[in-house]
Amino acid sequence: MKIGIVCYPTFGGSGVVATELGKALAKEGHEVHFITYSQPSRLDFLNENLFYHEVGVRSYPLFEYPPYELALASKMVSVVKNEKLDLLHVHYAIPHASAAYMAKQILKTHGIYIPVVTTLHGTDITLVGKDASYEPVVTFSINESDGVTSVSEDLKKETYHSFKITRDIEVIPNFIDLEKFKKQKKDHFKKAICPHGESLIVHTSNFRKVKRVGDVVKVFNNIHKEIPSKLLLIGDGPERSVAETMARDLAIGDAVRFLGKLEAVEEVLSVADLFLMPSEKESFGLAALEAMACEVPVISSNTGGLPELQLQGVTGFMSNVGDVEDMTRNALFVLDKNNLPKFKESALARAKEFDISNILPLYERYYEKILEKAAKHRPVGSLT
Ligand code: GMT
Repeated sequence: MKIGIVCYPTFGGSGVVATELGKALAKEGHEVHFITYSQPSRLDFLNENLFYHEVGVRSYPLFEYPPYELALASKMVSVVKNEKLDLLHVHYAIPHASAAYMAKQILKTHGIYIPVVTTLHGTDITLVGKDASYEPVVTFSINESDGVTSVSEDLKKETYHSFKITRDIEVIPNFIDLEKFKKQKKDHFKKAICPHGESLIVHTSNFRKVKRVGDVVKVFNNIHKEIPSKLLLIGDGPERSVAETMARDLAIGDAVRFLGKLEAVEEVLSVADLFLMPSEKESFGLAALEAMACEVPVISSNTGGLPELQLQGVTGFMSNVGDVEDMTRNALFVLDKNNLPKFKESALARAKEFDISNILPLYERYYEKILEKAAKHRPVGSLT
């Protein structure tokens, strides 16, 4: 198949999923064309089936807001036409699904029918998409997609609840490449960070309000009162300075380190004992899956799709959003040296169920289904 992938090329979960999916499809022999405004951060290997098309937005003094969506739609038109793509797969509804709709209509006038698959990742539905300023466009472009997937049952339910959706939504969960994301021998690193055998707790996120980074600091503060421990926070975003101030005010600054954005998160996860994810909302929780793949149990909230990933009392524990006390109790239980090895083993076992080798075929089968359906609807005389 010749597939065009549109995504946010940043560190965010949807960009990671889209990029890893494209890389895996290319390895399987499909031709994959990324269409984004900059090189996706994990598009880091050479493969003869991988292509990258940059969307350039020309500025003009009249534009207070550069029209990215139009530039994206135009680029999709040219890539579909010139590279003879079979299908467009857009990740994150806003503005990718609506730009794809526009590209599809333009291509129709050229006698080309291009099916569009939209994958919903979470905040495009749960936070931004619902807002009145976007809702009509999100509803329309989901309904006009030839196929729609969501990363969890919970997100699917929420999409039906929040929008008037007339299409089927296929659930295809996030995945992990266990060949890449696995525990590595990094004992020297652990010794440097935890010289006295302290427990190492890790959080990674984009530090947005929805991640409740304040709860991470509070839970850690409680743990730190009970056992020798260190906290590493990876990533960056608007709430980082709030968390830094909190750590200083609680006088735990020496035990807490902010590492900023890191490429090789798996190297840090390799030496971690526990991962904290107290999010307000989490449609799947890819960062928790990455931790589990490195044999790190997870203390999380029980929101969104997290109960579809975590096994309560097995891979870690889930608590109500904001229940810092319960999270602390559970964290101390998991970190107990009599319990930790079993939790680590179970976290890895669960992560294996989400290995890319299990999930990639779901996408391939879904594409085939959409292409078959599109072939029936393709107008007589169309070019593809
Ligand atoms: O978590 C974020 O803020 C980033 C966001 C994104 O769109 O990149 O992540 C969402 O998509 C990920 C990949 O499907 C999911 O694993 C995350 O749970 C989801 N985040 C939220 O729902 C808050």
